[in-house]
Amino acid sequence: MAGRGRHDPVTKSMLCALSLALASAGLVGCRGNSSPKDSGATVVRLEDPELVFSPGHLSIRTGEKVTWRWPGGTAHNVTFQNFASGTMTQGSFDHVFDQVGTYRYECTLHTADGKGMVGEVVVTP
Ligand SMILES: [Cu+2]
Repeated sequence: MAGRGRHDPVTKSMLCALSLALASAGLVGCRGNSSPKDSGATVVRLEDPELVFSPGHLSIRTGEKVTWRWPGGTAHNVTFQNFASGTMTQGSFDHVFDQVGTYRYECTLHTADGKGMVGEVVVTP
């Protein structure tokens, strides 16, 4: 492992191209799968009867808005450490994330009963 290929410009550029390709493929895949856009906003559905947030994991940029939508009928809430929707049976709740970070949230009704209705929003710069 004494510098194998370290001074070989072909190997170095190939590795660079490969890592760039992997990085962009990963980013595209993540955003495509986890950030469904609905007229400009990222939407999370509160699914019944599954009792899950869909998608449960989101990755967004600073300043983007997330909208949670209740399908209607079942009471849920969206509760973060510093803000919450309150319990509702229909309608929607919006929040704009201005700060980079990882924000976990839950529906307190369906974590108290062991259903594990939790979600996460990751905000990147
Ligand atoms: Cu719930």
